[in-house]
Amino acid sequence: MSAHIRAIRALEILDSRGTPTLRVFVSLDDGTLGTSSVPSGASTGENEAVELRDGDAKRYGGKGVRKAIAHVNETIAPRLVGLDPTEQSRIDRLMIELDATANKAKLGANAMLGVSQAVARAAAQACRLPLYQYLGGAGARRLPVPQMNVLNGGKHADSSLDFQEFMLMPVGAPNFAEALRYGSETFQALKRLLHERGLSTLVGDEGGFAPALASNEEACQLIVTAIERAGYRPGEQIAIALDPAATSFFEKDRYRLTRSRQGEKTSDQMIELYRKWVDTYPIVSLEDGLAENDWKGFQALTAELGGRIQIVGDDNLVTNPIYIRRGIEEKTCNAALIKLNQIGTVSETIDAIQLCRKAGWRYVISHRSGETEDAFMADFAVAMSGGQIKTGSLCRSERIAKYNRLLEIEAELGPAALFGA
Ligand code: 2PG
Ligand code: MG
Repeated sequence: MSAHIRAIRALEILDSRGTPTLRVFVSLDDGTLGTSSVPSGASTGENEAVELRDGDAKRYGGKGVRKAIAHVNETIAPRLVGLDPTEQSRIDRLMIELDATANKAKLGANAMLGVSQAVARAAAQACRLPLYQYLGGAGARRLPVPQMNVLNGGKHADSSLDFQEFMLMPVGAPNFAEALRYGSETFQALKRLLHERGLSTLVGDEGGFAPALASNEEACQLIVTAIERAGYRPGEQIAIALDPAATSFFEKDRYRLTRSRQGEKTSDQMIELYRKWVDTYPIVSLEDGLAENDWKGFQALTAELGGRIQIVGDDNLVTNPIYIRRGIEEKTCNAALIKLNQIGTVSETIDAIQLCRKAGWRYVISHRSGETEDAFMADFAVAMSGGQIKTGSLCRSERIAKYNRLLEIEAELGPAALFGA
């Protein structure tokens, strides 16, 4: 391409929790400007790439990102200026070499991902292509089925739920716009239901309600009722996806359901609980049902339920080809959650997806609980054609920004658009 990178600059901004993160600006010598912002997780896997924070207690409780900003402006930018922005993997590789650690601890995965995404944006713009088409090619036209997180617990809310995410999956919708409508109407029906029962309709980090329920199971019951009240058929039109994020309640060999006062369970007892739930509720996907280091448990879970539902690995696989490869070999899951900031560059994320495809695994492109108004991952989901996205509830603009972008893409594609996995 004729345009080259002229300058790269990073700015400290705030995410949806009011915590600092980076926005990166990549300008080209033809006047094109690409920008992108970096999300941040709360229930993180221990093997995720390092999110570099300042640790200066006088600013933002130590969570400032000035060091990462300086790495973009002073270390990464001088190395990348003059390069062709369409050379994404070369650019990502150069940053990996500059960092020279196994987990991006030196420059910070947040610094690197900001640059990696903003470079892709600038390149797409210079090529006069929408981002999804630039990253996915002419065949990128598959809109994802959303997993919509309508009840929040765990590290994302002060509710009584040990399990982090209870999600709607409009599997029977004919297209994305209709899927969004199914979800939104059910979310409103759920709100009315909570009101009727005198329960709180305040929301958690991802925009789902965070009521004080008697048990985790009650959340599934409420969702089924809400689906019916909204006029949909549970299972057929709208199914349930779960992300218990079990690492967050695993301690000393036991799964401790302390918040809901449901006692403690072994790995086998958790699997038994999920089996019962899958028999009872229209659950089609289970992410992080067990803790990140419970590889044996995951194997047993996949053997037990993998033929019936999607078993997704998040904290255990961390979008890292090393762990995904192990997961495939050991039959740990049958799908992977894909988060760009767990690995830290666009091209490594694509490598992780390639591995899933080769193994016949499904993959779900995912947001983080701390998000920004950037909808990069919406375009990325269409580009990668996996047919699934997880990007929160049906309120809060940092979540809705992704849904609105998907509506735009679907409208732009018109009759060429495909939907679902
Ligand atoms: C998860 C994510 C996103 P966090 O566990 O899947 O929902 O949460 O970003 O806090 O890791
Ligand atoms: Mg998860």
